[in-house]
Amino acid sequence: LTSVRYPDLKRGNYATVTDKDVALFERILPGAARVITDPSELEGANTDWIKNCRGASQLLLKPKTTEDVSAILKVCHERNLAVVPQGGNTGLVGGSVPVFDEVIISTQQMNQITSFDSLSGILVCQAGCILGNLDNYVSEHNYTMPLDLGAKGSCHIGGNLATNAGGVRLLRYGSLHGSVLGLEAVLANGEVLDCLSSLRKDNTGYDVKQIFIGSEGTLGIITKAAILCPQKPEAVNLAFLGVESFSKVLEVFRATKRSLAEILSAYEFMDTETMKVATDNLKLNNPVSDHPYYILIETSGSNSSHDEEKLNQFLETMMESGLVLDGTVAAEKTKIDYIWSIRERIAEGLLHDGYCYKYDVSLPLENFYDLVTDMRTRVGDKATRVVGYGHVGDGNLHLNVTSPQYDTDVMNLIEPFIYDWVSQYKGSISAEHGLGFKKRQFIYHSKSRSAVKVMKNMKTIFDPKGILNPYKTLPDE
Ligand code: FAD
Ligand code: 2HG
Ligand code: ZN
Repeated sequence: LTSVRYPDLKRGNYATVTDKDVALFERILPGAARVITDPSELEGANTDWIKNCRGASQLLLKPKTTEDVSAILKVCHERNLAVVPQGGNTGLVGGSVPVFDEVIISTQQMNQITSFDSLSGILVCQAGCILGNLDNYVSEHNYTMPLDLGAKGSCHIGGNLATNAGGVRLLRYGSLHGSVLGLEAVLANGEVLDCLSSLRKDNTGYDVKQIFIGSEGTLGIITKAAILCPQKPEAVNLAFLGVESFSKVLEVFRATKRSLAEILSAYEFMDTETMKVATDNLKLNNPVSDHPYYILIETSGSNSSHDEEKLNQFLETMMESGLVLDGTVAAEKTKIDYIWSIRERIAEGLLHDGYCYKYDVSLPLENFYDLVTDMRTRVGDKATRVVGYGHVGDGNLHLNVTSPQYDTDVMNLIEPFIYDWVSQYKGSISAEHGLGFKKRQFIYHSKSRSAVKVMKNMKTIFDPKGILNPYKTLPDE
């Protein structure tokens, strides 16, 4: 069996789901809507958010507990059935959907909070909890989640861990490798791996949980997590600025770090083409006058008037020096949310153009924007637009190219050019979205042969039959 959509890829030597298997899964998962074979419901789970990848699974399973996941994987392992773990299906690299007919194991019904300690801020919950719901929950106790991203309304915490999601707060709270204190996962053979410690400090040998963070469902299914939540900031303030060049974006970053120091919580940028996605495709209003580049600065602190004064003073200095040409500040929630929505809805706005070629790279700041300029020159008028935006404070560029529909000529202009470009500056071909299905073959542009060899050995230890998310993350020989 060869996929029509991926003619160069051969299906692995896995078994095919039978009626007998379905009956067995129905016994493991009793109750309504937990064993799905209806093609119309499967359609959504077979298709990724960006509508670039589509699988042909005929079975979607919805476990509620770790024991359910364990029982399912025991069967799949014994029967040699390939599986794809799925959370909110907001992943952007085709990792969350099947390639052929893999069984989809969704964490949708695994949405219980196990405990929350209001003194330490440690949250223990199931993998299927939606990030935004967790943030609402902990905020009632004056805490916040250590990560925030545009997909918070639908992505699951298990999916966040599996992709090591970054987002707009990484600048302040660091990556999930630091905030996750423990996790529980079910291995390929159904065995439950208990690393669900809730300790800040635990140097008892290898830190096994770390290997699951960013493993994209290839080493086990994450079922629970213990997360260290920071205190919810009393005061949040935002500044949205217009500047005339990318070098000014960097100069303002230097000044921001110096002046706003401990209260800085986000530093994002977008170019004027990105702003057009917001204004033309999403009908949002630019809060300042038109400029070649825009900067979004967020501060989070404990004293509103202190932070507001600091931010206003900073903005005044920036305007006086001519570094910043126009700017607005926001302290009230509706204005803050509106400005954030401009930044967070760009991924959605790009889809209005038709097809989106999505790239997410880490680059040294001095070369950061040159990639966008070079790409624009290269694709010329063959593309609808080339936009550059992202988490510049973390050295992470989101470069997107769009065209009315998928166009091989455009694709051939972009790849492998972009990966060679990034590799030349020792950047990363995936800063935060992962490799999934779409980028795994380019792994050597960012990782050494020796490191990939270790990855492959680990895969063999955790999943010797290769049933967990095949065709993802690891490159073919
Ligand atoms: P899915 O998409 O369902 O799955 C993603 C991967 O994780 C797949 O490989 C899947 O097999 C695996 N997986 C899912 N759950 C489990 C589990 N329980 N155990 C093991 N493996 C599992 N990403 C960022 O890093 N930063 C951003 O700022 C950001 N912003 C986004 C904004 C929008 C609008 C959208 C649509 C996406 C954005 N993303 C971002 C990408 C995506 O949201 C994140 O990668 C997110 O963490 C995925 O979570 P999910 O639950 O949707 O996972
Ligand atoms: C973001 O930061 C996401 O908005 C999505 O990581 C980026 O779609 C993109 O290019
Ligand atoms: Zn991002």
